[in-house]
Amino acid sequence: MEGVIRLSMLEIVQMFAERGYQLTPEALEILSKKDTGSIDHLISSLDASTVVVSAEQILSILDGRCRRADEEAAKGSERESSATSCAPERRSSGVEVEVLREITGRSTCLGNYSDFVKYFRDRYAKIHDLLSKRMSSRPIESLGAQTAGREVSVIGMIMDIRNTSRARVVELEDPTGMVTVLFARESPAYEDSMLLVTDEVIGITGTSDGKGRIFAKSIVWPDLQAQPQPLTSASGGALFLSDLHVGSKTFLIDTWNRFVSWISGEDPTGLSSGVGCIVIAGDIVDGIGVYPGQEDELEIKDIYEQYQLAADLISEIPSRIKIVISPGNHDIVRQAEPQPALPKEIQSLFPSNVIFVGNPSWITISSRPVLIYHGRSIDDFVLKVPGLSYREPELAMVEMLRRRHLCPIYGNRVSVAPEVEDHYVIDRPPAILHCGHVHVVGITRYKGVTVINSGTWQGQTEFQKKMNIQPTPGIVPHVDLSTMKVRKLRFT
Ligand code: D5M
Ligand code: FE
Ligand code: ZN
Repeated sequence: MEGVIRLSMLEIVQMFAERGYQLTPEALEILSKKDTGSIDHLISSLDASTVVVSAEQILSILDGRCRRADEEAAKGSERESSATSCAPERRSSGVEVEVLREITGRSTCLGNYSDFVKYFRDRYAKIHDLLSKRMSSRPIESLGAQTAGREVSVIGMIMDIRNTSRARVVELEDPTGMVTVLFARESPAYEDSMLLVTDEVIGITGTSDGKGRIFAKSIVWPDLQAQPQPLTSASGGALFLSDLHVGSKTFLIDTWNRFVSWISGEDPTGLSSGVGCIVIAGDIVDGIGVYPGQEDELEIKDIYEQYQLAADLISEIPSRIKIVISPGNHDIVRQAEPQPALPKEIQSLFPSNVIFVGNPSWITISSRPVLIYHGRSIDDFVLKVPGLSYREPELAMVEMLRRRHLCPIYGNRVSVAPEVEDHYVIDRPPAILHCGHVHVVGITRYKGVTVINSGTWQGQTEFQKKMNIQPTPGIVPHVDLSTMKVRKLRFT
């Protein structure tokens, strides 16, 4: 069960990251064979001055040497020596890329009614667990007459939202029942209630009327805890791209060629030589039949020829750079998400430095967890949440983090297949959240997460003109993997 091991690797990286530690790949390898108890024990045995945990350090804790050295130090002998014996290994190796978790080959969904039930149960259970760390709650079925006039807290999924002249009315469901939550217009929680979307799982505190209604006082989102930026021995840089739309008449070949010249070394600053990884978050080609009238906008009308050209363009990038490609809604995979990696016959067109993953995917770049999602749900966010727009896609991405979910709104623009597991729950904080889709570069930092929307390589299409979407093509976000500083490189 490769998938299971990969899952636990992510959890291990995150367990350490949450306590401010980074792992070398070798240390991670050793830890992947340990159970949770011994990993917890290991973390608590680490010297607080440690930044990067090496394999040697792990091994020495495992056989007790570090702990004995610390005991010696506590007794007054030289602390220095214990620190040195367990000192982090400082290496400046190349950028390492590892795939942790993605859907390819693991789709189990048939689309039966029972699949939907399981899918939403899994979403509820996962987000309930996250919320339980922030609040204590009771099952909805326990809100009987005895709770009338008392303050109560519940965790539920939003089944319906409607407005009346005096309040916003939200139907909330948990596995035990349903309750009507009222946000009176004059209540302090009313403004927050404007951010609620259907199918998200939230916590509510308010006054029960003992007859199936709660007058809300506050909303708790699963959110992320603010986390310090873990320090690391990682060096070099990573680039984040998406939405090439090769095959479209508006694919910006000149802009791409300037990028290729730069990455190939025509770069007086030397920044390009440190780039070890490029992630491309979907819409590699323009595809065919994606929207009405698309034929008129296609330079290449055969999707295989589109991929052949895309593969040729990608081959121009130096082969020392690891390239991760995930699909988007214009690519040749199923439209329902999660989407598997591009088919093998397409993969075979590309050079061997390309790693193909599904949409969404968790990878690590030099041990930093990176969550990649094409970003189709941004269309729904922009439509449903006041204050969000296509001009600032990074703010919609922050809403994903706040909800710990990449696509909370079900059954709107995005068709999500009811997998047994909800692959969209953000169960651990990533170091980087990377989306594309909206063709506008947007970068922000939210509670320790670097949030990047990577723009496009396609000029404005007729369709986007009608939609009043102003793309920002040819701008590449560069992340310095040691400091997590982001800069925008312009090739326009
Ligand atoms: O999406 C490029 C941009 O166009 C993105 O901002 C979404 C928007 N878009 C795409 N399709 C639609 C529809 N059907 N309605 C409204 N807005 C849309 P891309 O996936 O690259 O075509
Ligand atoms: Fe796109
Ligand atoms: Zn797209």
